[in-house]
Amino acid sequence: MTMNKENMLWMYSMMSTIRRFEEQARRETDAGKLRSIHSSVGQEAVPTGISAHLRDDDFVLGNHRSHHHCIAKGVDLNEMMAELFGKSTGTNNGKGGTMHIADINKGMLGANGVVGSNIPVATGVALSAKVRGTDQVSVVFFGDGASSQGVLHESMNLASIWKLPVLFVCENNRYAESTPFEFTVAGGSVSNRAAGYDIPGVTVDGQSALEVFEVAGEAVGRARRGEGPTLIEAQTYRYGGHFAADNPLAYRSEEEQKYYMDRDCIIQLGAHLIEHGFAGEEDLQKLDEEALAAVAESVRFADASPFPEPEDLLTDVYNNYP
Ligand SMILES: Cc1ncc(C[n+]2csc(CCOP(=O)(O)OP(=O)(O)O)c2C)c(N)n1
Ligand SMILES: [Mg+2]
Repeated sequence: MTMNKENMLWMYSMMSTIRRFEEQARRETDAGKLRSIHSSVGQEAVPTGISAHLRDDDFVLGNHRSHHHCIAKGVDLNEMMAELFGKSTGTNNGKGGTMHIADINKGMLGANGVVGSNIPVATGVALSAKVRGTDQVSVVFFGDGASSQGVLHESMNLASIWKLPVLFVCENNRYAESTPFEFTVAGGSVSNRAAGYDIPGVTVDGQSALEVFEVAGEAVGRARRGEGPTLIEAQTYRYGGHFAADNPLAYRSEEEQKYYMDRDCIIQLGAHLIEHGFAGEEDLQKLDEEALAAVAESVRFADASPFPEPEDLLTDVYNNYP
């Protein structure tokens, strides 16, 4: 898929929706409606640029910070907010919460609170697509902290040997909780590790939706053609703390934060759209307003929904899909 006005506007609208959803989820957390969230504010461009190339029948697996992965893959905002609130109308009937959102119909196979755990699952999903003879693609998002887990290396090895249609996408936001990237990742690069498994390893500016879109197009095309996996290191930044109550200034500087916030993914894409005549200020404002309205509606929906009943506790324990 080549870049055009339509998919650039889709990406702008998607990133704006993710940002508003996260900001609202934070307000709801502060109001005590949910316990905590791991916000993806600042990292919106990564799943947006990648999901622009994905179909509903492709697969995404996430981690503990996955609201942006879910929204970009098309999971319904109302059901997501309801899931955050623990309501029975949520994606997982209120029994998963922020870290376990899944929607099989949209190919979102799940966020996951165990760091690194979805990397081998995504590899198995890719194996399934290959065995079934489809051209479906599997994408797993994980952090710089997870990149040193052994499962990434085992998964990249098998995926390379078996030419599996999987994208390993590391969102390098420079920190694992409060630990800087430089303290944990030898060699100063995640993408370099691909060389050991004879697969492409690409570093991309994760604050540029346009660059992520280009890199993802290559990787998804390669996977669909049966040419195997790609490791993408998207260099990005989380604007807030590790989770809602964390104060990031305890371990990083205001100057550093400003450097990344000045290169904000939404502002950058908006400026590009205006500069090249693809949109006017008022068009972008309209998209922002639509995003705000959709998020407000999700809160109304979630508030009006009931909590699960105690007798629902043992339903949905096993999934009989398909
Ligand atoms: C196996 C495992 N170890 C430790 C934790 C605690 N933990 C939760 S998030 C996190 C940091 C993950 O950092 P990174 O992979 O960079 O993702 P980010 O939070 O930056 O998105 C840790 C250590 C966990 N959930 N699972
Ligand atoms: Mg990190």
